[in-house]
Amino acid sequence: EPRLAMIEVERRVEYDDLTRGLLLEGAQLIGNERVEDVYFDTERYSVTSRDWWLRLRKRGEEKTWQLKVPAQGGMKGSAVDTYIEIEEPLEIARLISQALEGKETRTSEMAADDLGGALKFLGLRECISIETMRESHQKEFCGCMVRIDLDRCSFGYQVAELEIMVEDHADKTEMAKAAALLEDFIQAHGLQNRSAESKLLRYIKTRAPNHRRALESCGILPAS
Ligand code: V4E
Repeated sequence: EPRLAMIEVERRVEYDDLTRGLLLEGAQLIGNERVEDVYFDTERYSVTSRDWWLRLRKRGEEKTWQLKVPAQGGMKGSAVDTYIEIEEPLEIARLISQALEGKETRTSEMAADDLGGALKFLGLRECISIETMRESHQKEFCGCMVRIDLDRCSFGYQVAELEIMVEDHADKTEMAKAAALLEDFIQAHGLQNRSAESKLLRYIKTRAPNHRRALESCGILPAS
């Protein structure tokens, strides 16, 4: 039985002493971890330019490939992100080779045990590496579990991520409900003027000028 993909509905807010206190009131600690993300893209940034985000996530000895693609019927342009997270190497290889076109051959047999090799064959390389110390909490809000990740990155940026996971059904109302619930959560915690940006976009804006220009010229980042 194929398992349903999950959609992550996510919103980010500034992380400082004040917001930490507001967010953690009544929350339950899940744990602490160190996460290293290595993002992959082509020389011309073909993956991130389509709003796809491909990374190898390392936690301790564990390594997981993750591809995030915008969820169909998602809230593009709003403060809430809605992405499907894909972790099957074969599916990632299939989607990436399809997107980059013309190089379908061989990737499927290569990818089963060596997605890294298949990606190299497709012209992808390590692009950005970000290390994060993450403190995770959860908190029930209006009958729904909200995950609160407090992230401190190696390059000096810190951010709080609020996330609700929903199953990727044909019916998209669950996704819209989760997005509305996150907005209510933000209001109820007095954080409506405290939006913050993603770790990776902040990294690109401040440290990767070529990548920044590429994302500006396709509208993923606003023109500077
Ligand atoms: C989805 C996405 C990106 C990928 C990485 O996002 P980031 O916040 O750095 O990682 P994280 O911690 O959320 O991963 P998690 O552990 O929660 O799975 S980079 C940008 N986006 C989407 C996006 C976008 N296209 N535009 C804007 C304004 N914000 C976000």
